[in-house]
Amino acid sequence: MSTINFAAREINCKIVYYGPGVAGKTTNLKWIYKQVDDSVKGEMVSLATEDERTLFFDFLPIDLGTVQGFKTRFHLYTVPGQVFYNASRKLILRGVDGIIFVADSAPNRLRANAESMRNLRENLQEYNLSLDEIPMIVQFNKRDLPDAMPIEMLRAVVDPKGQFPFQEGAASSGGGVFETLRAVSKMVLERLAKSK
Ligand SMILES: Nc1nc2c(ncn2[C@@H]2O[C@H](COP(=O)(O)OP(=O)(O)OP(=O)(O)O)[C@@H](O)[C@H]2O)c(=O)[nH]1
Ligand SMILES: [Mg+2]
Repeated sequence: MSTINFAAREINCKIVYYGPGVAGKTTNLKWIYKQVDDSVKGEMVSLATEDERTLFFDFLPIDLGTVQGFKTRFHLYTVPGQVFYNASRKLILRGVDGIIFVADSAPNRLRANAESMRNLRENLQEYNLSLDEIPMIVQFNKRDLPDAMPIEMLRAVVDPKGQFPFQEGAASSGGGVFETLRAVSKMVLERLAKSK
């Protein structure tokens, strides 16, 4: 849940990168960490296995400027995508303000994308939350793959109702990374402004 500290004039929001294993969630965070200035980022924490798969989460705090005199601090998290780490995924979703669903454009990950979306809905349900209320954007990542699935096909699988805004990405070379983050943070701040 976002917190507003009036004394410190600070807004804190939690953004979670969700999606199947190897879709590129950690890669998004690493790119952000690499690109943003030291003055706006904190330490990046990554808990990973030897083969670089996320074991628990990645965490990166960044400041996204000032809105109406309030400093906006975003806490970026990634979940571990591997199916058997669901307890961690559920925990990381606690208090989420906005979600970036990173889908993998590789043909052999089509089903994993769909399963991860279903898993996200289920886990949110445990907190009595749904995707009707939590701002979410879908990032179709790995658009650089020569055999990337057509967007329409991916969208039909992960978002058949065409409910969510989406962004194409190639996170390993930075494609779409900041566009996606900007879009979701805007949605989160707009929702916050409405709820006041
Ligand atoms: N070709 C291509 N490869 C990518 C892209 N983004 C990430 N990768 C590669 O995909 C692999 C997995 O990326 P990660 O960011 O670790 O994936 P993840 O979603 O964090 O995976 P888990 O931690 O297991 O959930 C790495 O080898 C990345 O370099 C992309 O846009 N294009
Ligand atoms: Mg990861």
